[in-house]
Amino acid sequence: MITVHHLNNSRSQRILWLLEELGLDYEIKSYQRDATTSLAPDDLKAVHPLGKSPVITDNGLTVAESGAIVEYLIRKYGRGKLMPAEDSPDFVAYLHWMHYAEGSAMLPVMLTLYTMRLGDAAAPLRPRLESEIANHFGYLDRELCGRDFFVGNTLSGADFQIVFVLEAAKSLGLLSPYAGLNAYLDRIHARPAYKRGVERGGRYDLG
Ligand SMILES: N[C@@H](CCC(=O)N[C@@H](CS)C(=O)NCC(=O)O)C(=O)O
Repeated sequence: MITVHHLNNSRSQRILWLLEELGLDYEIKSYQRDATTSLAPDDLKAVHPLGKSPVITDNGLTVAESGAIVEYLIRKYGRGKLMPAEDSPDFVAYLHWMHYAEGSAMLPVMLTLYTMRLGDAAAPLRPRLESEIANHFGYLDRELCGRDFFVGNTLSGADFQIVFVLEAAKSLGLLSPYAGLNAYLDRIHARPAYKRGVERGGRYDLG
């Protein structure tokens, strides 16, 4: 049985959505962020030493880090769905977006979140952060232009990785200049599997 260790309002929402798209049986163990610090509770460290979400267990195996979990689930249970064949022209694009989401695009979003808490003390950092936000979200917007999904013409693991980045950016008010990215999010949020994931996971303020 697959268990998702699900932290409220977190990246583990992308794993619930993926499991719903794959039509797999799974159970959820829920964890709540601290109301003041937003940090995960310490008991998540009993599952994986980093104490971060998402983390899954599957028949005694523990898998942490969103990209690794997405790839593990798709390769093990996808039966060829949700990723292009390794010899297909789309495969390199798939690798790019799978790694780019958490490896590059998420950094300026997280830095924006943290520096917002600093108020005026963060003023020297703002021009660089704003230019990096424009760089990454402009890139995502242009790459999506004229397409429904980031790889090929079909939902893939890359979308699970990218959607959370866009949701986090939107929650900070960073996505308003990008009509195409907003429309993409609306289309994803209308998918029955996405909605089932939110229903199973409980309140999700980013969706
Ligand atoms: N790059 C990691 C990031 C994991 C991460 O930082 N998760 C956040 C939730 S979105 C978390 O667990 N935060 C609580 C904490 O740091 O205590 C991944 O994608 O799995």
